[in-house]
Amino acid sequence: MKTRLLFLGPPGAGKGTQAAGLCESHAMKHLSTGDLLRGEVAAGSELGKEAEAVMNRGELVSDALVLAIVESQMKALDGGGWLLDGFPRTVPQAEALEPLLAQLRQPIEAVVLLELDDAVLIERMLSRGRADDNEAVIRNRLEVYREKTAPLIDYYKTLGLLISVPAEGSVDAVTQRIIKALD
Ligand code: B4P
Repeated sequence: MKTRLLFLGPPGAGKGTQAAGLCESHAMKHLSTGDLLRGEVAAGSELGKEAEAVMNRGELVSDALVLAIVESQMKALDGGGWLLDGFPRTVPQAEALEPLLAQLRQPIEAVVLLELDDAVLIERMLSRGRADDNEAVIRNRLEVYREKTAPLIDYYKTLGLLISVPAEGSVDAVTQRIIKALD
């Protein structure tokens, strides 16, 4: 199975859920920018203070801040597989990732796009109940996704890396679809 991966998709599609399971079963390093940012918020760091309000409004944290986090994590990789979950989320983030991966000589093998209807996304996020999961914030996140992140679909399609996977159904059913698509 391919083991240098990006996970792309709207908020609530299940990127974090699927990434955690796959990284455990296929020995990949799971790098979730959402989890890393929530870790900074919980630790009360300067970076976390800057990120918290932005996340709770459903906006994207600045490219510079996210890139600083990702860069230090990527440089600590040991040469095994990795899965970037929720990063890149903007075209400038994707452009900044390229020289970093070239320097590491670790090209992306596939970009998995998890696709799901808005109604199901909203339902899943409301039942998750995180600090940034109320209906108004969720609607804003979906708009931000369409405006800033969805252009990455064409970006990676052009590079021949995009694999679309329907994200409806049970967690196991989605996992099986992803594994099959990455064979
Ligand atoms: P993330 O942490 O990336 O989270 P997400 O997109 O909201 O959710 P995800 O798709 O991972 O869904 P999950 O598995 O939890 O982002 C949070 C915020 O961080 C962003 O809004 C932004 O502010 C900031 N951020 C992160 N990365 C950034 C970047 N690169 N640049 C700038 N800002 C960044 O699943 C959702 C729910 O559905 C869960 O409750 C789960 O249990 C459930 N679920 C999953 N699969 C299911 C299934 N098959 N059936 C039923 N329920 C399911």
